[in-house]
This record gives sequence, C-alpha cells and structure tokens, in this order.
Amino acid sequence: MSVQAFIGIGANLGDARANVLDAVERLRRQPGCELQAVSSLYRTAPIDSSGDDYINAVAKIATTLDAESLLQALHGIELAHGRERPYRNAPRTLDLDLLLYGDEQIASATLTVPHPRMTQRAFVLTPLLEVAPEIIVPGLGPAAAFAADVADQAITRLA
Ligand code: A4P
Ligand code: MG
Repeated sequence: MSVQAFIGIGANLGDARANVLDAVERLRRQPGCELQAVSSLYRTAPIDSSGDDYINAVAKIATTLDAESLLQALHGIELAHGRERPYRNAPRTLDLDLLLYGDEQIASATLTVPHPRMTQRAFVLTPLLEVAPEIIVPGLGPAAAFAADVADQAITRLA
C-alpha cells in the first residue's frame, strides 16, 4: 500500500536552482518512493529568513515508507548537499519539508504534518496547487482556499 505525499523543496545558497533539480533527481531514485509529479521552479523572496531569493518547488510522490522513514530519507538528501543548521531559518543549500502524508495528521517530537506553515506561504502553496489543484489539507480544508491570503508574497515562476 502506498501513500501520496508532497515534499516542499527550497534552496537559497550556492547554485540554488541546481540544488533543487538535484534534489528532484534524488527523490526519483529514492527507494520506497515513486516520483509522480514535480512543479515548476519558482523564484521567491525570503520569508522569515535572510539571504538571497529562494528557489522553491513541490514534488508529489507515492511512497511505501512510513512518515518517519520518509523524513529520514529527506534528511539524507539534505545532508548529501552539505546542509548545515547554524540556526533556525538560516540560509540553506537545500531544505526538504514533508508537507502532506496522505490524509494523516501527525504531531510527534520530530514530525508535524501537515507542515504547520504551509498554507501561509506562497512558496509552498503556489507550486503545490500547480501539481494538485484539488488537494485537501487535513484539518484545514482545500489548499486553494488559502491562495488569496498569500497573494502579496513575491513569487515568480521560472521558465
Ligand atoms: N520537522 C517537523 N515536522 C517536519 C516536516 N513536516 N517536514 C522537524 C520536515 N521537517 C519537519 O527543520 C527542523 C526540524 O523540523 C527537523 O529536524 C524535523 O525533525 P529544519 O529543516 O532543520 O529547519 P528549518 O527548515 O529552518 O525549519 P522549518 O520549520 O522547516 O522552517 P520553515 O518554516 O520550512 O521555513 N522563504 C522562502 N522564500 N522559501 C523557503 O523555502 N524556507 C524557510 C524555512 C523560511 N523562509 C523561506 C523558505
Ligand atoms: Mg525544513
């Protein structure tokens, strides 16, 4: 039995575009995951963060991994990119967030799903709606209902 999950991808250090594209390739090769769709890449202004603009995207996968194992796999991909965590929301070579895991709501010491800030951020919501316009956020309802709330956040779809 596989579960549909959505991964938020972000980078704003080094060659951010290359880092995001490489993360997609690593997700494609990840055992236990089948990459089903990838959004366009978006250039986005930093929110609650510093440094250069980010490159963001969202991937849709089907996975046989449980949510914790999937998070570990995402951390493995971040580490392969030399991700360091000097402080919260520091600029990063690569950030992979588990946005949605099926219709589950998870609140453990290591994992909060749906990702708590996902509906407040255009850099998540816009690429998510591109690959899954009808998606429901468990506990909150249709993701599309939040689009108007983030309309003032700077985001540009890259060709
Ligand atoms: N964790 C808990 N739930 C999750 C989840 N659903 N997915 C834990 C991933 N991780 C989750 O994350 C810290 C810890 O959160 C992890 O060890 C994991 O156990 P982190 O990736 O080390 O730290 P972070 O990324 O600084 O924190 P967080 O909470 O992911 O930050 P946000 O809220 O995602 O913000 N602006 C633009 N334009 N684009 C961006 O991509 N990203 C951020 C990060 C801020 N501003 C941005 C962007
Ligand atoms: Mg993160």
